[in-house]
Amino acid sequence: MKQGLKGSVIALSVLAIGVFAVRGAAAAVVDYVGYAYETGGLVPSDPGDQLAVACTVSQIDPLFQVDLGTQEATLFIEGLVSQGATVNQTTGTATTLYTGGTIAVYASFDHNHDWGVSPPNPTAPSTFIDGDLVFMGDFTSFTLVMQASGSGVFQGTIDATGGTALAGPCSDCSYTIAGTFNDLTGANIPAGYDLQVDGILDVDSAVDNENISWGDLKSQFSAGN
Ligand SMILES: [Ca+2]
Ligand SMILES: [Ca+2]
Repeated sequence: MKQGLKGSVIALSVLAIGVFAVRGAAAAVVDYVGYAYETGGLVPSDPGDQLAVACTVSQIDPLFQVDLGTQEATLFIEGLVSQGATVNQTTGTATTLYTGGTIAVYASFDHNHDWGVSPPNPTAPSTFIDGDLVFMGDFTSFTLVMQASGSGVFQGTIDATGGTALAGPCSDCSYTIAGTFNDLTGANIPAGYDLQVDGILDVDSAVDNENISWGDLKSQFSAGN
């Protein structure tokens, strides 16, 4: 599933570049894993509930100039406001749109990340938002789709607002995120977190957000299920 998802996203990006090519750069990727939590738990996702995600970065494109051999990179998402889950009564699939929200990537030589339990807590998010700010952005969309099994996918688009990465070749890149998550019964989810998340932040230097269609992406997931 993980590889399939990445393949889908990259394939879509390559397709979009092929159609709308301006400078022909390939997509750059940040790969991350971690845990998410929402006000009162992800079920139910009521209007106004806020979603946050704390992750460690397992792979990061050289574009971001972070050396994971010596540095810890972390990713933190916060302030995504639920518009309330819509549940398909036939399939049990819950779709939740979120508004607002920010995403940030940090790098530091201090390998201190600690999810702890019952976030927010003394180490989360504090140990995920320390060090140098590599990238920061505002969400322009975020959607989470949870199947009846409790597993699902998420996808979002981002307007970059800051961080050292923007000083490089990516001042006008477009950013999208996508990923999968496992249900509450998945192994080793710290108490107080709702989901185990595995995703990517995808950077495209010559593609408008609109060229990566959420409908196309969703159909890719559906085909895989
Ligand atoms: Ca909730
Ligand atoms: Ca840290």
